Amino acid sequence: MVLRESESGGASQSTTVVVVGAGPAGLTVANLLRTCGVDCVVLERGSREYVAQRQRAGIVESRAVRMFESWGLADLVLGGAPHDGILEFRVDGETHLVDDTDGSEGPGARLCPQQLLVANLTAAHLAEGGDIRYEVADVSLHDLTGDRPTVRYRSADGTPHTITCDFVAGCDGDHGVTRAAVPEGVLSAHGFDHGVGWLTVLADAPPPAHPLLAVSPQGFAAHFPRGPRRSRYYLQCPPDDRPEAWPDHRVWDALRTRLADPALTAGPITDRETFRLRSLVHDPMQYGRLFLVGDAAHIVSPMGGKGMNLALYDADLFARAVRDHVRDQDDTALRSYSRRCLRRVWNDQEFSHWLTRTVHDAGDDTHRGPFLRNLARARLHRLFTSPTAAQAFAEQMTGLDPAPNPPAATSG
Ligand code: RFL
Repeated sequence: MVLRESESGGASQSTTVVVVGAGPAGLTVANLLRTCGVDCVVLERGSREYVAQRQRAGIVESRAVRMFESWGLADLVLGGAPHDGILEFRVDGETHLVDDTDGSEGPGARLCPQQLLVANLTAAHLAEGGDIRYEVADVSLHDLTGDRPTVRYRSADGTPHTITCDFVAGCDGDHGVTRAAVPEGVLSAHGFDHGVGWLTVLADAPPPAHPLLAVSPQGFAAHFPRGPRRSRYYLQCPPDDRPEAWPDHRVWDALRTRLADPALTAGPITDRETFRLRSLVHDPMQYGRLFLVGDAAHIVSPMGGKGMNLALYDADLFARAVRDHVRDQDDTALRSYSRRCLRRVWNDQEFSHWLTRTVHDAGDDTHRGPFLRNLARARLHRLFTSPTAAQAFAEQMTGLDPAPNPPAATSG
């Protein structure tokens, strides 16, 4: 890292990669780059406390666990218990256990909540002298198609800074600034709105024996573990419902009905939000020396648990491409980054779309109609009875499906 005074009086620096955003994507990029000796600066709009408390995903899929293993980082950054590989579908109160491991050798998925992964990635990076700058403002990108882009921002005390770099990793989520720096017309946005809302609540209440998806005539519901004494619940609701429409007693009544579990133990609700189920892909995921990683490039409806796992996939490909550039002056992987990421993105979008439609249509015939409900129930029946269908489902859940995976990383 080179440091000097800029003409504007602020500090001017130089690094190899500026990473914008310290969520799962940005922190994974930073840790992988550090592992192979490439320097980077991470710029984060929120405080360290803000980033640490954002609770979303709960499972790091098998493919991502093996990715961290291949970099020698799994023990350091993954926490939580191993996922036992069983998923429960409860259809009108009837239990169907589906094995979501694909029988392959190697470690399986981990019940590692997103905030635990983020906390571990942050601690690991800072312990190795990594540079994460929190509470930055006014991040702007310049000269992205030149040889040395610059990133400007203000630090928490208002001081302007300029960083010159080789690459910018846009890891600032769907509402960040990096994608907005791409000129109009360069990226195509392909989106889909399921016309369905979800209420999600986080509660200090016992987790289920297995991650649970429930189909019922009253609508979809789900119950997922988020630690030894914590659970996340989902309830299908009208697309524009507000969290205020769901006081505690209504949440627990609806869960007990839809999960067909009148004895479900309630607990204090610590977080409650509603959102629309939507999916979005921006293509390509690159502009000049800006590479979009994770939610900055794509949003996946949470059904199937793919959003964070895709962010980890992108981060792996990007870090290895930069390593090849720095170590071997080989830009092959940089050139194919967008194409390779998008292949997996569409693969996971398809799985997520299939599962979203199946669990909603199977229970709800109020606006989709009995024809689609019966189709969805036929798909579920096939999943519960056909070993071949179950194996295909498991391959998608683990992320080890035949969609091309990159070869294992070799660090250093
Ligand atoms: P993030 O997590 O949004 O992090 C982006 C970071 O960038 C910062 N930032 C900026 N920094 C500097 N300057 C700016 N101008 C900035 N603008 C933003 C933000 O403060 C933030 O720290 O994106 P990232 O890293 O790509 O990670 C993506 C995942 O967070 C996301 O895909 C998952 O949470 C999606 N998701 C799930 N994924 C799964 O794999 N499994 C799940 O079970 C799962 N459940 C979920 C989810 C998402 C949910 N939401 C968002 C609806 C459940 C829910 C409720």
